Amino acid sequence: MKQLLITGFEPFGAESVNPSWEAVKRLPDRIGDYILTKIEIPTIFGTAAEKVLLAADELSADAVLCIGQAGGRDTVTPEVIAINLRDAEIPDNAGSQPVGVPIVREGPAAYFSTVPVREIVKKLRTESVPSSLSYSAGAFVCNDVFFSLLHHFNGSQTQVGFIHVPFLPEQAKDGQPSMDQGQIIRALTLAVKAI
Ligand code: PCA
Repeated sequence: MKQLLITGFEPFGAESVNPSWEAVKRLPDRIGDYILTKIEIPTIFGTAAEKVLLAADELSADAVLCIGQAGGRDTVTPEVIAINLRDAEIPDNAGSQPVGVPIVREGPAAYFSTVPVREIVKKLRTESVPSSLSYSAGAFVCNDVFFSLLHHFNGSQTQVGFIHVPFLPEQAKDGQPSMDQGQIIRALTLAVKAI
């Protein structure tokens, strides 16, 4: 069996739930070849990444998959790329709002995901879960965690992926898209089977 660290975020901004942690905490403890370790991480620049890195190293994780909320999206979106930039439109949960700041000084501009993003989209679509690739994880805390992990595990065997999920129905206002919790859980289960 292989070790998978899978994370969801705490709520941020005006929201009182985060669909990522709501789904992650309800996943089974085993999926395919993986034993899952699930943690909730704070929506705080730097702190979230540190927490995931510590847990991943402690576990000697074979793969790390982070899940985040992307309000306004209508599909489950594996992220293709992480960029070396903090550019927050709202404060994080510690009140910090960095703009135009690199995550790793002198680091590369970007890293590609090291999980098979296209396989994940294909598998989800085959099982009738709406899914598409995303070419931007933004420049807020999700991208911060994703970039930091890819930087840390660059050149190692540990695979790193990030998937954004839509709002839950109770979060969607004014016709915004959403996805049922059961569907998000199914999507993540299928995604783990594809990595
Ligand atoms: N989504 C935010 C941070 C936490 C989350 O769930 C983002 O996309 O950066």
